[in-house]
Amino acid sequence: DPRTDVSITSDGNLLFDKAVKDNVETVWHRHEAQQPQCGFCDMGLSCRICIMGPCRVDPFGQGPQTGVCGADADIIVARNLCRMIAAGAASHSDHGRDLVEVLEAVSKGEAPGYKIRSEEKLRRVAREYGIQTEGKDVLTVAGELADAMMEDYGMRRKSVTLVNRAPEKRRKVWEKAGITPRGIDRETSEMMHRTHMGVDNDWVSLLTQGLRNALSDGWGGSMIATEVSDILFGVPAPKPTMVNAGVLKKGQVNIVVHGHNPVVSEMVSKACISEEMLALAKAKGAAGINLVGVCCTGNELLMRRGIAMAGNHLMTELILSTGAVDMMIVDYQCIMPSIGKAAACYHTKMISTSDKARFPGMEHHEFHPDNAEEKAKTLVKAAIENFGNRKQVYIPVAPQEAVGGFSIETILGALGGTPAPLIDAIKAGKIRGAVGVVGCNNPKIKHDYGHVTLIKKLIENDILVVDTGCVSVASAKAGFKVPSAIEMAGPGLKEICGALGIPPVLHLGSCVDNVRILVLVSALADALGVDISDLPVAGSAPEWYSEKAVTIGVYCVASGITTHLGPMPPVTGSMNVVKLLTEGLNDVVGATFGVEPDPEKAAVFLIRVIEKKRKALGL
Ligand code: BF8
Ligand code: SF4
Repeated sequence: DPRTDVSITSDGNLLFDKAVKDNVETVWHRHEAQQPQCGFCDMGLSCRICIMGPCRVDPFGQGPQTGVCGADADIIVARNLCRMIAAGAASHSDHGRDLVEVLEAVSKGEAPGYKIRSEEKLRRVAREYGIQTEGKDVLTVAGELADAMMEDYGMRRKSVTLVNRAPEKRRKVWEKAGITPRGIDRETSEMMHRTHMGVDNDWVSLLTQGLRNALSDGWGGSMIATEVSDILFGVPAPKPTMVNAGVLKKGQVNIVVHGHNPVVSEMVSKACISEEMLALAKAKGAAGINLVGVCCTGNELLMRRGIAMAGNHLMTELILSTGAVDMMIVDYQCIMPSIGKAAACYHTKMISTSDKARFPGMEHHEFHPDNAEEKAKTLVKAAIENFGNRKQVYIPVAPQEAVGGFSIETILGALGGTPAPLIDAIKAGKIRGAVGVVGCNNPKIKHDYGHVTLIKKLIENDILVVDTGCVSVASAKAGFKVPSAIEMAGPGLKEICGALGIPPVLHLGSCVDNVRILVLVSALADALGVDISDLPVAGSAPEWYSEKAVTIGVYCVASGITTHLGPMPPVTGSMNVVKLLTEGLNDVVGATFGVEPDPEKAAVFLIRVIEKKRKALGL
């Protein structure tokens, strides 16, 4: 066995032991089998962009210093990083596009089961797109907004629409640097073009396009994904929920949704509460139907419906070894291709749903806007049928309470409609600043150790934490997301959160919902008449693994938010690239990256960033 203490969580460790006992191979086993991982790739010095290669540059200066085409370490490292940014931007933005297609189908009456849940938000966002909304019925507005958003994906002459949400000072910074994103697909496509052999061979110019590409995600594709999800499924508001593997129920049909896009999970959640299904479950001897989530589609449901969360990225294989999952339904992103095989050791039915994401060991049931409602019912029925096939069930922990659902609308609502009370608390020094802690798990780090250690330190030091993605599950499991968690906070943060009745760590949603952070910092900057880069705020991804996380990090920095990364990105093969990311970007966008694997030290880094910003603001 690779390790016996893979996690800081007890459900993680106990279920890992169970998986080992059941001969289930896990991500930790496969990570171990890959050791030692390739040093060239780790430093970003290998290239397989063309077939004159693959090539490697020798970091010690003895072997080749260029690839066959003549690309040196700077070019190779920059190209590799830029292709990661493009892949991340493509993933989020394509997810956004799927939602826009549902919005369009709703407007045409071709998506039974879906509807406009927030007309207020629909009209508000439509106006941002310059759409005349008065006197028009809701479906007409929906159709026009879907059309306008589709335009954002293409070749706009000037910029994607929602960059107008950024403070004016920030937009000027982007214009000066030439990184205002023009079209969502355009920037990703251009990034792929520039990194083809023999196109852009200036590492600075490549990385500049990398910034623009990432901004096309943050202020484009991801922002559209979040806004349209709110329009179709409702604007989140705080709701109590439960987290960890203990949310699975012994006597009930357990259905787990995994992936990212709420278009599938929302329909499943609707089917689970229908009278017809409940009656069927009872007829089969189950006390009810228990829908829970993992990863970001779980976050989407948790935010809007308070649906319980079984675990984050590294828990997705382990919860199958409870033997209690009757069906897992996946859409796309971060779904390990191993889980079909893991499920085969149990009775669990595995279902894939997206035309663009297939997995070994899964049954494919394709969801489209016109059939989603029916498909969801068919699947829930099949899960109920499967309940009787369970063998042994092992649910080793009791669930932990948490509160999620903090959209910017609710946060500002709780503050009386303006960010002024928050700004006053920051000015008075009761809250020193805020950090967005985001991103994944990575088997290179003990599961959840980075997240929990860092967040604990931050709140102790009166720093408000907002989190998304897999971090938000880790912090909820650690008990940071109940109002009584203010006892773990410093005195100032405790006072403010106590008065508002909120926890010191606010769950803002899934990874596309990182754009909620952009909207919040824009509101704060506007209220103070400063740029985002002047605010005492920072970002952190203590256990990141994915290309999407790279893109998020880059759009945060390009938006003026200094960002910490736990694992080192594959850039150390070029000191020029490292210096640009950790120092040089400050002159361009007023923020940089910092890399620190130790979360205790990372907390010190982030506290210093915040204190420096405070000082510059005269606070
Ligand atoms: O989009 S945090 S492991 S699940 S990439 Fe994936 Fe990372 Fe989790 Fe969600 Ni985000
Ligand atoms: Fe090698 Fe250049 Fe081809 Fe990359 S693009 S594989 S460095 S020849």
